[in-house]
Amino acid sequence: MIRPILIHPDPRLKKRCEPVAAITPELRQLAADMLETMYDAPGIGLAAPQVGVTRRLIVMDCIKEGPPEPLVLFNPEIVAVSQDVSVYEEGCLSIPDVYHEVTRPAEVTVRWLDLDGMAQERRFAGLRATCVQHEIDHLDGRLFIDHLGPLKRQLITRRMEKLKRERARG
Ligand code: K1U
Ligand code: ZN
Repeated sequence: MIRPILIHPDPRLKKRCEPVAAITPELRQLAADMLETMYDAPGIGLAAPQVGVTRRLIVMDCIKEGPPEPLVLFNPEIVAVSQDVSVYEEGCLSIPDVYHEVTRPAEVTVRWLDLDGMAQERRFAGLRATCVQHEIDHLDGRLFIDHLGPLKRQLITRRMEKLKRERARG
């Protein structure tokens, strides 16, 4: 099922999300819905708070061509970061049509629980490193515009408020 994606500003996008204690059938269904929603958008990642669920779950697929490579990460944790950084023009499905350069560690090691509740650990580089950091930020109530200066952030927030008013009018 495709779920509606929340648009900034929304209090649910500013909350620190709760960890998942056990991988229940409901959480597996949520992960499947999030993947469907992400592919439909289309996007390369999605975090549970973006569909209004404040739990620590993200999905990703950074493959632009070829067979899909979906990843489901419960309770993802960054356990190591590289010294070198990379700059990427990021977008966000909760901030449509806004793109801005963000500087982040170029490589990160992430630990998480998979769909079977098994612990996984992997080093991410390139777009995957940028995406996993962007998605984990969502779980901590942080958006990519929080990495920008206050004036740019305010301008973007006003633009999103206007978009939401227009969408509500239909
Ligand atoms: O979390 C999100 O809002 C999803 C976001 C993830 C992301 C994009 C860019 C850098 C870091 C994280 C998106 O997927 S925005 C859409 C997008 O980037 C894209 C859409 C279609 C094809 C390729 C990329
Ligand atoms: Zn986002």
